Amino acid sequence: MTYFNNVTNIKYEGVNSNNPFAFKFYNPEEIINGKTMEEILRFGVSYWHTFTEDLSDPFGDGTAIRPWDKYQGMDRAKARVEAAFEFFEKLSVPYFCFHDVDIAPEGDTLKETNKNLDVIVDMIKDYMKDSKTKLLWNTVNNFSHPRFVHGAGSSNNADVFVYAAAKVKKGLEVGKELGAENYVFWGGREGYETLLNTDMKLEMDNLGRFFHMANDYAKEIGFDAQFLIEPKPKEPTSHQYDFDVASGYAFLQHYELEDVFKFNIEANHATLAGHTFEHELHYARIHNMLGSVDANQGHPLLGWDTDEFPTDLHSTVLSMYEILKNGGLGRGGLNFDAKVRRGSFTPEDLFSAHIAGMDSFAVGLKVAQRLIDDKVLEKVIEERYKSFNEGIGLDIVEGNIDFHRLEEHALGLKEIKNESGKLEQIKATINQYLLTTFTSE
Ligand code: XLS
Ligand code: NI
Ligand code: NI
Repeated sequence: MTYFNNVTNIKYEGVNSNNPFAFKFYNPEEIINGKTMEEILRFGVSYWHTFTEDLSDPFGDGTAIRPWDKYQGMDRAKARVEAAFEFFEKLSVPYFCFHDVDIAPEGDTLKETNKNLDVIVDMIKDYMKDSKTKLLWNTVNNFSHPRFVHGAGSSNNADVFVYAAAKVKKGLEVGKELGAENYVFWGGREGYETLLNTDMKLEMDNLGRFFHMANDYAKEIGFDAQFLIEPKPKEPTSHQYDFDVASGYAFLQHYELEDVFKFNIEANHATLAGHTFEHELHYARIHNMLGSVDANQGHPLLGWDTDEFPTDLHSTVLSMYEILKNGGLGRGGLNFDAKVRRGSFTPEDLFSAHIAGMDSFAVGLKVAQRLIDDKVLEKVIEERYKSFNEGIGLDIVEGNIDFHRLEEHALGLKEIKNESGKLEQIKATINQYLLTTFTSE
């Protein structure tokens, strides 16, 4: 059975194509600095937003028209697998990602849930044999069911901690079975609402214990995926424990987990934390902790995780700049943790949205590579910090100075001269690169 009969295989047709179901910028085979675009960008489709999401919001029922929704329960889960692999093939996308509950319905008991999962995992494994699409990461949903009302690994209720651990244990087995490159832990409800009833220290210690046990079990079964923490500052709880990369890194260091994890950085979570996307990527990169990316964007006027498909080219340029400076994403990828808007309810919109996102990152990649080739920002930064390359600056950087000599030097200074940061000029140069990369082709 096929589900997307109005769409054929999406091909690269170039900047002048007016075929809405073609790539204008993403040319998977194009070589950029020795690697293909496909190898660098490592795009992934999110199972939940693409095959499970019904586009409901707090004010209204779902609007999505999905051909598999004529089925129920396990039949629907199986239809989704068929639809998913048809979608992956037509989009020619190298990766996908899922939560346990996206692929198989929960049963009345944990045992039944695991049985449902086994059936669908077998089916996915079969489809993967004939498909180029691999599993970028899987995770478990330890936040939607009412049992997780007070959290999962940070719940006040030991039975919930136990249940959450059993679900992660199964998730690690599933990841191993399907050859996942990474395994993700997004905080979900790991955070708190109010200190009035919260033992923060115990909750965080328990989370640390939870992650250590997960790592021990992954090692025990020989599942060598990269573990990823996905920070988010708020939503659903008002204080998420993995607020941003900096606080997540402090958490990992405190619990001696910094060698076990890297970060999965989501654009919209960065902006919710009051940062830019590129800030989070940069912070992770300079600490060698950049693992993977949830590629989406927030709405500039709305203060929540709107999970829009990424179309802001300025942001894709600056994020691809960080990714290229990182030497790529390694085992990670660009997973579209993004959903079509409520008004974009047709199955075809799912393709349009992914095409928009893939083209936007392809633009970002090419422009960022040119900026790097021409050392545009490197030159700016080198010039701006040149006072640390010689004299007293060099002494500071090399660590062979103390407060006595610094005071002596300060007393001898006749005048302190600062130079312009030239921000407007730099921004105009980035615009120039954005606008000339494709017109000059
Ligand atoms: C929610 C998160 C979630 C994770 C996976 O805001 O982005 O979708 O990526 O659990
Ligand atoms: Ni995410
Ligand atoms: Ni999110």
